[in-house]
Amino acid sequence: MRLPLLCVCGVLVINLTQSSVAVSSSTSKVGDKELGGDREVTGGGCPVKLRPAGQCSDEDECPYQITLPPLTIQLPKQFRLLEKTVKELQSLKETVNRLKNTCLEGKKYQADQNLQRDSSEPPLQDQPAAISAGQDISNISTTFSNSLVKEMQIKMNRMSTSLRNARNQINGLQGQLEGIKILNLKNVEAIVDNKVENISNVVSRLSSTCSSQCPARNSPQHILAPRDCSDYGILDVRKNGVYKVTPDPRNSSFEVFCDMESYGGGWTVVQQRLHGNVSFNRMWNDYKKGFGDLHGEFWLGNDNIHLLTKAKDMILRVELEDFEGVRGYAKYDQFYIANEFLRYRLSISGYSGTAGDALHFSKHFNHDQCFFTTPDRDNDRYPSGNCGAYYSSGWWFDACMSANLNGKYYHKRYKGVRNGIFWGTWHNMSSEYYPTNYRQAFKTVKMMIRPKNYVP
Ligand SMILES: [Ca+2]
Repeated sequence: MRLPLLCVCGVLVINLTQSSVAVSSSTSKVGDKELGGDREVTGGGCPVKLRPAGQCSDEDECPYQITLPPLTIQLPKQFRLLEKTVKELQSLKETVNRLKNTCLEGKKYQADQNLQRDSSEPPLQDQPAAISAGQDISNISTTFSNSLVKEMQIKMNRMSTSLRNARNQINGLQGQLEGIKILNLKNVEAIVDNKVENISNVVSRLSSTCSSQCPARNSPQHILAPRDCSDYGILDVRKNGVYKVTPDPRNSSFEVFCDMESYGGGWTVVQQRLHGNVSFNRMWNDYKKGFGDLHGEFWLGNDNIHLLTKAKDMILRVELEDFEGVRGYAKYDQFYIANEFLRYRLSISGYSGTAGDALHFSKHFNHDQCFFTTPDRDNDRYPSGNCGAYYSSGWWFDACMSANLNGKYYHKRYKGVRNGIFWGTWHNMSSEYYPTNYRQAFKTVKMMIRPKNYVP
C-alpha cells in the first residue's frame, strides 16, 4: 500500500516542481509588454494563472496577479520538507499581493501627477520641486517593487530547491523501499522454508509413529513411487543397483545406488570412495548437484541428500576400511542436511559403532550444525581461510576438521598436509605421527542412509 502512495506523491511533487519553474520563468516577464491577456501556465494537472491587474505603464511597472491552485497533499511525516514548501508558497502569495498593492498605489499616484501636469502650465525651471518630488516617489515605488520582485524570486528559487530536495528524498526512499522489499522477500523465503521443514518433520514423525504401530503402512500396495531405497526393500527388491527414487513429489525423481544386501538392506548410498578415479576436489555447484558414477565413486548431491533426509527421519552409516584391512563403522541415529539457502547445514547425533565418533571429536572439533564449505564457498568456522580450499574438499568443515570423508584419495600412507580421507577417531590416530610421520590413508569409504523406522 505504501509504494503506490509514494508514487502518487512523487508525481505530485514533480508536477509541483514543473509548475514552480514555469511560474519562475513567467514572473521574470513582469512588466514585459508582451504579457497581454490572461496567460495560463500548466504543469500537468496543476494550472497556474498569471493575470495583469490593470494597465502596464511605460516604466517597468506592471500590476499583475498570480492565481495558484489550492494544494492539499497527504504525505508521510518524512516529507516535512513539502510542508515547508507549501508555507513558502503561501508567503510567496502574500508577497505577490503586497507587490500588486504597491504597484496599484504607484500607478494611482502617477495618474494623479499626470492629471496635475496636464491641467497646469508646462513645467518651468523654477518648478522642479513638484516634478522632482513626483519622480522621487515614483523612484521609491519602483525600487520597492524591484526589491519585492527580487525577494519573490529568491523565494521562488528557494522553493524550487526545496522541491528538488524533496524529489531526491522521495527517490532515495523509493530505492530503500525496494531494497526492503527484496530483503523481506528473502526473509519470507527463509521463514516459509523453515515452516515447510518443520511441517515435513512432523509429518515424517507421524508417519513413522503410524508405521511402527500399523504394519499395514509398510505394505507394498501403499508405495506408489519409492521415496528411497527402503521402499524398494518393502517392495521385496533384494538386489544392489541403481534405482529411481522420488523423496518429494514436488521435486523431480532421481537415481540412486541402493545397497539392498548389507545390514538388512534398504540403504540409499550418498557417497562412495573405492579407488580414487573420481576427484572430490570440486566446487559448490558440483557438490550441490552431485558428481561421479553411481556404480563407482560418487557424491549424490547436497540437494538430493537434503530431499531424502527431509522426507523421512534418516540414520547414517559410515563404512571405512584402511589399506591394512582394518574395517570400522560409525552409525548415527539422526542425520539431516538443510537446504541450500541454509548452506546445507548438517544435523547429526546418536553415535554408535566401532570407528569412533569423529564428527563430534571435541568441543573445538564438532561437525554437527556446521555449514557446507567448498573451495569456492567459505562457510566454515575458520576465520583466516577456507578449510575446503586448504583440504581440497567439500565438507561440513568446522575450524577445520576431525573428519573429512571427501578428502583426496591416497593409495597409501602419505606425508604433508592432511588433505586425504580422514576419520579422526581411527584406531591408530594417536600413534599416527610416530615414528614415521606418515598419515593414515583409507581404501574404501561409504556413507549410506536409511529411514529410522525401517524394519528389514
Ligand atoms: Ca573461513
